[in-house]
Amino acid sequence: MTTPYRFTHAIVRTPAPSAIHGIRADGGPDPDLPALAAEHDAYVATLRDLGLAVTILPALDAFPDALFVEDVALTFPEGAILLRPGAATRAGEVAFIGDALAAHHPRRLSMTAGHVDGGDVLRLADRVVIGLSARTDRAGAEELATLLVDLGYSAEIADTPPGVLHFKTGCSLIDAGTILAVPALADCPQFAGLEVVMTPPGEEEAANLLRVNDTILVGDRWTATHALLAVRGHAIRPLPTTQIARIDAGLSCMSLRW
Ligand code: CIR
Repeated sequence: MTTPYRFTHAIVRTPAPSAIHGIRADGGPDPDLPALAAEHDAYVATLRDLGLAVTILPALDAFPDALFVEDVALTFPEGAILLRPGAATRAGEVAFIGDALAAHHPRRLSMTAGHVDGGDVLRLADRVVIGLSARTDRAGAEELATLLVDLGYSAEIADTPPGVLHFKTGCSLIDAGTILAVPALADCPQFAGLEVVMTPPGEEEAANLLRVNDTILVGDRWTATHALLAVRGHAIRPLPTTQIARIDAGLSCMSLRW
């Protein structure tokens, strides 16, 4: 298995005007479209600055959440897997990612049963963890586990704490042996053998950070998390995430990477 955050390529999708109507669990205000677009632009610029070749797909106004391409597929050097997102309004997004994947991934597998959102799938150095959630059910997780084995990856199924949208809303990989996690995931059995670092109090949303090669992308509001990462010797890029957070998203959600 390759290092789980060693990337040369990414796919993103331009936010559509309809993105301001993206799904959010707890109500709250719409994002501001120009500010949301600026957050997306900064994200793309950062990925490019870190050396990734980024393919930008056109906006899909019929699908408000389509900028969150992470949820519709998984991408690995060995191939791609088309998922079955768990929100009814997002199922149709999958049909619009296939061509972009075909251009890079000759080997493409597809789920046929149940539901999985890519936000519930965490790549570790030695395996892939699939979190059960309101979006990812056991039938989907079990089918995905077999597809991952076909690509050469072992998979384990975990639980996502209640009230956490996606497994990766609550945790991410800082380095091959270290997870940053919200307290509710501190005792996740799938993290046995790894160091689990807790998000600082009040910075639970920082848990959805994104390691890209030797740099960690992290929300710019989470200054205690910045300090924690700096003390551990990590290079960070703080990025604005206020608008995407209004529609329950974080940094990993906006790209597919391999
Ligand atoms: C949704 O509820 O589906 C979107 N508003 C947010 C998706 C965030 N994606 C992710 O965490 N991977």
